[in-house]
Amino acid sequence: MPERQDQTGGAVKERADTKKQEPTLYQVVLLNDDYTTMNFVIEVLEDVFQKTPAEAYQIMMHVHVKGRGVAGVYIWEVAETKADKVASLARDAGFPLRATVRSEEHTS
Ligand code: TYC
Repeated sequence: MPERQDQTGGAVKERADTKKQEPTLYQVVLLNDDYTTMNFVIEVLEDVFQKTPAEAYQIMMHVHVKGRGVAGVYIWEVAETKADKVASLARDAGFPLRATVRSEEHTS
């Protein structure tokens, strides 16, 4: 039986390339404001970003002091969904808390 051929005449490899492509990752960045309560931000970090209470406190304090901070890093669809979740939870609670999504490549 002849070996399968590709168009260049070489044998067709069963697995052309085993090198994995890394997906582009996106940061969900929480922004500080003067009105959202610290407890609400901690709850959001625990519920939406699956942080432990200690991690959530640290991230919240970082955002409070520095003005912004990374809540988590995900593929695009997940990052957008989590940022939307933050917006709707904040809106429902009457807080101005905001989260933005940015590509990790644009990190300064
Ligand atoms: N600065 C807010 C306060 O003093 C707390 C806060 C932290 C708000 C992080 C938003 O993303 C935020 N109540």
